[in-house]
Amino acid sequence: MKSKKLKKPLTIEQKINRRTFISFGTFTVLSGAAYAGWSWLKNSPKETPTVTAGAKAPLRRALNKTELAFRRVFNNNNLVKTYPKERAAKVVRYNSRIGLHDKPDVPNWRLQVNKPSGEVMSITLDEIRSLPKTELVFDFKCVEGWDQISYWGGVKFSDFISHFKLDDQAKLDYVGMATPDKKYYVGIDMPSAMHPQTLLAYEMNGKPLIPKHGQPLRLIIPVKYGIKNLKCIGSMVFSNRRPPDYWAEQGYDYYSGL
Ligand SMILES: Nc1nc2c(c(=O)[nH]1)N[C@H]1C(S)=C(S)[C@@H](COP(=O)(O)O)O[C@H]1N2
Ligand SMILES: [Mo]
Repeated sequence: MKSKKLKKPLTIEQKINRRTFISFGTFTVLSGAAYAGWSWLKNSPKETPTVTAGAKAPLRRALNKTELAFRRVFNNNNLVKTYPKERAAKVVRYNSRIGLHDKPDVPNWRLQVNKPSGEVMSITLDEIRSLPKTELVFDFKCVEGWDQISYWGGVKFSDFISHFKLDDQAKLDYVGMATPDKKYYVGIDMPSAMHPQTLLAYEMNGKPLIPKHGQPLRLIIPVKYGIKNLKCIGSMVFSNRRPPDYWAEQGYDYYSGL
């Protein structure tokens, strides 16, 4: 009979060495994986810089997929729910006033429309007020969690486009709008801008807008969250590239659809 070869028990010192070896090995492998993951992210392409201040594309993939899904089901004939005027708030909430001034220079205010050709149109408030007026009472929703039924009056964006013969511009993918001082700005996909309930509003509760609600002219776009409803429009651009957007640059969803 062969004698069994006995395994010599490990000394304490050998045991410690072995454990050290295993944990060091594990650490090396894990940190290698972490480094590989990090450098993959670091070397992955950035999104369009103006969209998210250069966030890495993979980090935004899920959000952008959601946007594409939303855009596919978007239909200009789907109207946002409206309410009778009596339901509208008398004391209207206001939220955040980036780019607003206590006393906007209304007499000298002009809407500057920048055409891709380089031509700049300068439109007065009277010209805008002379177009057919559309009124809208809807539930205004802010991403911060509040909503309120409010009552607005102004010109439909699509009426504005056809009156000022901007139809070719409206064939582009986006319209961008900014306050006169350019401190707050939004980018809107054209189908949402051309939605029949999107207004360039100059009235709230039947009276001219007051400064904190965007005097003299603001965007009311019920298919989007409040963040896109720019108060006090100073200028407008048309483009196939996403115009800069204040909150998208802070990481919010560029589309911000409802
Ligand atoms: N110029 C400008 N427009 C703006 C904002 C702003 O800070 N500055 N805030 C937006 C946000 S977050 C919301 S919810 C609505 C609020 O509109 P209201 O103050 O008329 O209720 O305006 C939007 N438009
Ligand atoms: Mo908001």
